[in-house]
Amino acid sequence: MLFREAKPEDQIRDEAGLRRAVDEALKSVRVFDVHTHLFPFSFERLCKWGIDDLLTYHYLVAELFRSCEISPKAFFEMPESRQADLVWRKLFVESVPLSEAAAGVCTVLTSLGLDPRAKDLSEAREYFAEVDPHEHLDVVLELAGVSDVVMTNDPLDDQEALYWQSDSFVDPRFHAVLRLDPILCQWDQTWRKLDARGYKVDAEASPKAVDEVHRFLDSWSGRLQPRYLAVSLPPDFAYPDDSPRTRLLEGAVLHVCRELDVPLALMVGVRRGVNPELGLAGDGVGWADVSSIERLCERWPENRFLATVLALENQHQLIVAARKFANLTPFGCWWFVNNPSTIESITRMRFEMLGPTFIPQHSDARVLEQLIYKWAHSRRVVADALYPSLRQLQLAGWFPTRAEVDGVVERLFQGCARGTLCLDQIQAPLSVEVRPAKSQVSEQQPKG
Ligand code: FIX
Ligand code: ZN
Repeated sequence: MLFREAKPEDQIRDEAGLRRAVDEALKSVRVFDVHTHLFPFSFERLCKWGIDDLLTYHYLVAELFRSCEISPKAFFEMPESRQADLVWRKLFVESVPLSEAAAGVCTVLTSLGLDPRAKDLSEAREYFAEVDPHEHLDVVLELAGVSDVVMTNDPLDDQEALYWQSDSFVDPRFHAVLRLDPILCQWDQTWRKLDARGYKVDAEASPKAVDEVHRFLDSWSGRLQPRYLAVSLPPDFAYPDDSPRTRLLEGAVLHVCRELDVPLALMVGVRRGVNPELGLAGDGVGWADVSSIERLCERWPENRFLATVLALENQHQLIVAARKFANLTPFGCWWFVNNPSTIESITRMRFEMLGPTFIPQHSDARVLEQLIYKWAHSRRVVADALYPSLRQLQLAGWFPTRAEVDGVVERLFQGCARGTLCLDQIQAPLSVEVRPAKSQVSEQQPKG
């Protein structure tokens, strides 16, 4: 094998050289982002971008209510620009933006040449008012070093369905995913919606209804060409059980995945609406039972599964489950564990127990420019997590070459995603000069 043929002079024997190789590989790899909530510009208002959307991100909204007296009702009644002004004043001007989400906004602004210490948003608003959206998309993807983004597409969302039905142009860098939450998590409401669209379904998810859901998924898969099907699940997700969810999974979803040869992504552990007043910012976390994921993998060996778990306490179990089932690929550090300290410990465990056979990160970006910070921050942390495993190898007398380090990183950020999603095209790496290296972010001068 090529890796074994490394010439002695190419083998990196010192710690500093290894650290440099890891940092450079992480800086230059082009990322396949397997889970976002982004849309192309052709989907108009569904595509979120710019300073107001950045500041009204639900992660920051949750933080705002800890720093200010305003009631959620009063906040959500305000126009978006005033919401953004308030978030800026409370979290960035009157406070030090320490949290991961707040620091992320600073990374974005600095990367775009804007002042992260501005007293108000006028400079940023002017910048976003002047950019050409299509050029801006290219700039953002280049700064983030992202080659592809996978969307979250819900055909039961009437607004979104209209864009698909009118064959809106979809930028080829954006890949579709058929999201199943309404079907698998809110069947008691969703069956009526399907019924209104002409499908012969019922509240019990009878065999006839399950067939009709299969027909619905077939029809929308034809339109979306999804890279995978996906669902986020509560902590009490149990498989199998005597519920519409199990009947729909077994009678429709898993068959459609097989027919399309795409994985099913399971995102487990979210408690929706813990504080309903906060809207999207009001969801919480709970411990899940990873053995349900194991049973799916065991009973459906011909299917492929992607999985991520929200609770810190479930991370180790998911890794062990993946050691048992080759059809299970852990991906990303999701939402409340998408912070440097937790990414580092989860990713280290994954390297130690799975080698390079997982997808270390996804961005979950909802606003285009978040790609810049989410990937800049993740690249740094994944470098910190990868280095100890490679150092361990050096100490064991196996000296990696630069090409081998690059190969591992390429596999993690492109290969595992493309392999799991059955895409084989390889992307050229970024030139180190143009990517958002941490040094570049911190050294850049603010505009003006
Ligand atoms: O279910 C999901 O895809 C979650 O990522 C979202 O619901 C959540 O609101 C989010 O944006 C987390 O990052
Ligand atoms: Zn998400």
